[in-house]
Amino acid sequence: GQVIRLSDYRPPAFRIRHVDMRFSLNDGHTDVETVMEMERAPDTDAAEPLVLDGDALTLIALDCNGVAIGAERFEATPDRLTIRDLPPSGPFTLRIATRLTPETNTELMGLYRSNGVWCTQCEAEGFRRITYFLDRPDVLATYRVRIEADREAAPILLSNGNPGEHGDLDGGRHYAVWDDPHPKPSYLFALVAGRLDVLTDTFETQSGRDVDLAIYTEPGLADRAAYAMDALKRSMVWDERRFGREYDLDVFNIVAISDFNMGAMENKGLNVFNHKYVLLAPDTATDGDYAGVETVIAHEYFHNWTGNRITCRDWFQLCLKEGLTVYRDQEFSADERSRTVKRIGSVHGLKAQQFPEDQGPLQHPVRPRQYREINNFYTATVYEKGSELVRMLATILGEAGFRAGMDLYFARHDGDAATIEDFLTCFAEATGTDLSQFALWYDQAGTPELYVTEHFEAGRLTLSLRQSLARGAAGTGIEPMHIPVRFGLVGPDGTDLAAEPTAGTAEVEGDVIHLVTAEAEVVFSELAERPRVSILRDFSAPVTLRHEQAYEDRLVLARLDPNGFGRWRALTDLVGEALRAASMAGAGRPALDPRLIEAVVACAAEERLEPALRALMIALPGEAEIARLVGSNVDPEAIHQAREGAIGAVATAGAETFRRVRDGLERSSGNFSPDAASAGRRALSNALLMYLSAADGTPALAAEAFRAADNMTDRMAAATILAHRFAETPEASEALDRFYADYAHDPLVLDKWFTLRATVPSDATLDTVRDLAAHPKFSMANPNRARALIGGFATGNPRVFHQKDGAGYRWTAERLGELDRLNPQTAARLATAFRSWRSFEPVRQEQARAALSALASRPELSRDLRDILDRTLS
Ligand code: HT7
Ligand code: ZN
Repeated sequence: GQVIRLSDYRPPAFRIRHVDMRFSLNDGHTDVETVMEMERAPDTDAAEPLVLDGDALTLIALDCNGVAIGAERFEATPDRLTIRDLPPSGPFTLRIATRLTPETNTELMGLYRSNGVWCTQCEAEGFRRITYFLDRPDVLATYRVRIEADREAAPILLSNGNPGEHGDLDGGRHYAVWDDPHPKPSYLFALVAGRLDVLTDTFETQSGRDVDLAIYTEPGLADRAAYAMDALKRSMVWDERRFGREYDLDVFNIVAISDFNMGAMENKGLNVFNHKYVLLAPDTATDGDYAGVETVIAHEYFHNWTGNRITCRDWFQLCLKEGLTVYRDQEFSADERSRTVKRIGSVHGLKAQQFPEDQGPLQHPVRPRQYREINNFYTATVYEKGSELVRMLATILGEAGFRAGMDLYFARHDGDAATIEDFLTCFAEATGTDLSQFALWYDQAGTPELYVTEHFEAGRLTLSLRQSLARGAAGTGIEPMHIPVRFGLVGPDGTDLAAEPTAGTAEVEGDVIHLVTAEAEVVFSELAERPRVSILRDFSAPVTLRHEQAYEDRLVLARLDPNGFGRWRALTDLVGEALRAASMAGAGRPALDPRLIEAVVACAAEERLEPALRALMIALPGEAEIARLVGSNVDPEAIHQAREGAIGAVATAGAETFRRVRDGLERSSGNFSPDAASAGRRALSNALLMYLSAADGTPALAAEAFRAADNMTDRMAAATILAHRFAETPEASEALDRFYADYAHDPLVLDKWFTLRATVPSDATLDTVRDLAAHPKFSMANPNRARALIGGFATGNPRVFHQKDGAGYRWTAERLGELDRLNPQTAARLATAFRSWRSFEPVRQEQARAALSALASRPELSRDLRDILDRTLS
């Protein structure tokens, strides 16, 4: 495949000012007519031909200024249209007609049909599957779209912008026109048409403009969009208050679609969503689903300013919109829910997803310098690490400085296709700060290590800090970066000392040490006694912390660090290290120190801590996380045994406390409400149920909880305990059968059932997943279902996926080969489950290599999957 490089960026040779499109939707084919108002860019060669992007297109007609272009002047292939001898200067119009078959579009890029509904997905390069175009984000145009369809088949006709004229046509057909006055790149184009129900509402902006809000769903499901609508209105208010950003069209439409490659898409004025991130009911959705909807609704809405009004110059700048928008949605959730709990969740996700990516064969800088398939760069590094860079900027510049930089960015670049340099320049200018060293974070791949040592003598504490970054596959010159290190010195009573540094080589501002050199020191004097050092609070930089700290001090911090995040980290790091050691030592070694067990148990009962935080503190790291801590020569079986041993030990030691706490919680819960506090109580209650079931050694408690559950969170938690811990019991099969019988008609719940069965850590599961792939309700063509089964198994069942005989790898690789023929983007994404294969012990490594090589040897692979396999194997 061809490599696209950032260094090859050239501005477009032609401009497209305005686009007028007409869609005629019919069963079996769609006709598209596109009229573009164009001109040559100044200072370009007047003889240069126009080269438009296409992908699997059929050209029906082509003319310029109303005159057909002769065959000798153009060349059309499915993926390119080259036109010569266009006017050397001045505006001209180009008309292009294409014919599409959305019914056979299984890739779900461009125009496709999902359950009869026509819909589009254009990011990153889907618009070129609709018409020939300059399909790149730095070509911005206004759009007018006329959609025509059978009124029965598609009573609803939607596109970007504001609604215009509409009416009836002969033969039972009708039409609607949409006008988008905001110039936009083609990747933000959208069209939806079909039989849809709608939930409507209104919103008054801060300047007093009324916006009509609508969420469209498949028939009969609009009432399930109520929480999404509420989240949308809260997002709109928040963006006005926090960033002064107001919505800019008369309507804001959201459509929930069943077949969708990712979470959602921020098309201007017409967001299209995976229905998983819209549809909720207490009986079908977990608290995690509610939180996910809130996050994704907010994320797509926030894109209206960070992504749409200001877009990306090229796809290398993807983090400009994604990292920034993730930062914004994280801040929104922190404000709406619990800041500490939200931060722990984000850091947990970063370590689970981004760290392995940054430390394996798929490593790349937050702003990549090259790609072969852009769809493979919608990664945890671009999104999550990208958001951490924005967070560091906010930490370094302070709240007011950060806001001043954002204000300047919005004012200066509204309507632009911008770069990371443009973005950083706004913060540098608004605050008078030199950010050239900070910019290295965008270009240097890998997770820096931060080494911290302490020395205390005669009332004097010296903190020594050192940073190092391994030269990775994507490495450039490795220069020291600007690492903001938030810290606290915790006194014996569990409060922070108000100590100011008295000497040292690093600048300290409030509670932040600015490490800008490879090594530095900070000294605090005249301390009455040795404080406990709580370092990298709130995870102030995306680094691996190597803090040489006394075990006793860490136990103390796990009990009384006044910073909730610091406390969680102190405890879970101790537990993680103990499990790492136990996994590496092999069977027979007790996993946890009794004092650590006691600390975990004590957290469960600590009334000062909100229940959601307690649930996080008592959760043991997952098997994948322990594998990451082990790092090399990983044996997943040993990890499984060590973790099970630790669960047993905590369960036995804590049984009484856990029962008492859980009984107290249950009494205080009433009718279902998805709010964060209620969700936190359910999380704690279910975490305790797991331990109590383990202590009891029988499925009785979980079976009772399953029967009594009046919401999906509790039902799922009980079913998971039964299926995972009591797999062979009648109670487990009864629950799984009941679950299926009750929800077989509901695709989003059925996905949970597929995942639940695929993640059972038992020897029988390989046969189960084989059966499930042949189940009448399984469909490779539906990405959610494929992810539920294949992704659930490959990323949610380490013990069986990494089975020593390689059967788990082979089954997965074969399914990916099948999926690739239908939906390359989803196949490529699922293939990243193999990214850490080199960290396993030699026998498994060899099995993984063989399975991957067999898949890679297929001649007909997509560019998407081939790119992932080549990089994974390289
Ligand atoms: N900007 C979107 C990313 C995206 C996408 C979404 C749906 C299907 C295919 C897609 N390719 C890229 C989603 C977001 O970050 O908000
Ligand atoms: Zn996004």
